[in-house]
Amino acid sequence: MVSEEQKFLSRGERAVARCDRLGDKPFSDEAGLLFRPWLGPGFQSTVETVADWMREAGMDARQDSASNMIGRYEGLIPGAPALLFGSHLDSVRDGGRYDGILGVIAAIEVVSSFHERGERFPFALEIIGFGDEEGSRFPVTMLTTRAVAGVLEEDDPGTTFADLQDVDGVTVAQALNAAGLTARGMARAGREASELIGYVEAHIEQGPALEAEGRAIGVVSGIAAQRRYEVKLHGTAGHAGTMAMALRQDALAAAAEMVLAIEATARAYEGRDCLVATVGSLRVWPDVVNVVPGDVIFTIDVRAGSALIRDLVINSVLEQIRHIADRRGIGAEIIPRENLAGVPCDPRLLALLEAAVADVTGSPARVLVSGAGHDAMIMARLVPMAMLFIRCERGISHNPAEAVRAEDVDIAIGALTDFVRRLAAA
Ligand code: HGY
Ligand code: MN
Ligand code: MN
Ligand code: MN
Repeated sequence: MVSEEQKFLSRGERAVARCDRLGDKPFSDEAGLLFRPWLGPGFQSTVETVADWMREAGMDARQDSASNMIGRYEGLIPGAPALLFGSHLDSVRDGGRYDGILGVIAAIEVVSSFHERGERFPFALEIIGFGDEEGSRFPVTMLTTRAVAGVLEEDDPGTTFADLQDVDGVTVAQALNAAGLTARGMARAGREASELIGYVEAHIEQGPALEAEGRAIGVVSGIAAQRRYEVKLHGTAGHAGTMAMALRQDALAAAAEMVLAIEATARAYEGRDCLVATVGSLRVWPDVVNVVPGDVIFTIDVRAGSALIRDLVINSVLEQIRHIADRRGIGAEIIPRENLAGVPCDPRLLALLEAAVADVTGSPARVLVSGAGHDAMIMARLVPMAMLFIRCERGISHNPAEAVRAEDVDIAIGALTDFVRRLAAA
């Protein structure tokens, strides 16, 4: 009996169908939205479904103590160091079906093709589905990637990672305990550099370049630097009907002025080194129609190809925030949450990936900088890393309209397969 997935003509079609299947089930309390926050509703069932596909591809699969799912396909010599493929299984709220998870599922197709041919290499192949890349639940991103790379406490997010809280006040430690894991156990997920020969992440481009040039895939030269902040504004709540305008310390009005100042500053640097700045989340208290807002928390995300421009903009924005707060008599607490330097991809892996892409596409690889952050930028602290980009329609991502073509995924699978053989022969 041909299974539901086997009827697909190609591996790319099956990979897309699998992403769709995992994207169909609503994973949040707003029914119908795709939202797979780390350790949230539906997270574990996603991880276990991916583990089944890893085993079907001839891999052993295990969940590490940070909740990541790891498949291993032994090399010619059991226990040999592994080339690690990976990406993330979590998603942003109301996100797309391919961001992250396609990189895991496409890698499973690569291993499945070797398994079917009984092809093995001087190194093992592993695939890791990271539990938390987006940071869509807690204020710091890539917590489970940091656990694997052994850098959980390396960046100072304003508190220890275990005490970070989600919007409901649940801490990382409590979320881990609810999943039968522990904050202390996260560190046990750390890998030794000696166990791995490199990390390669396939990911949708999340930008328009490949589509604009009619290319199915591209190679990443580096990942942009990013900094994130939480800004907490403390004004004075009051009666909407009786509080005179002149006497108000309206936290939301202050936030609004700050958000526009952030946008104007980023626009002033438009086009300089891929600079972008975003206020993606803003929460108001008490968030009631007839109460002058007393408190606001909003986030700032600033990125650029280099730390220089990024930090220029950050310093200007923080200065303006303080100035607006003073003028309005509002308390402003600025908490740094993320400070990720730009990360170059490993030149040797990059060259092999470029050669593989040229091989399967018949033309020189397009090399791009990634404005989006990826697990690869944390894994680069442990092992050499490289990334392959897959065209996504109109460059749309972090949006349910995210879409990929199965034939592009086939080409990506072909390039990764070619890359493994080149690495084995290098
Ligand atoms: O924010 C990012 O760049 C990624 O999607 N986590
Ligand atoms: Mn994302
Ligand atoms: Mn992603
Ligand atoms: Mn990623």
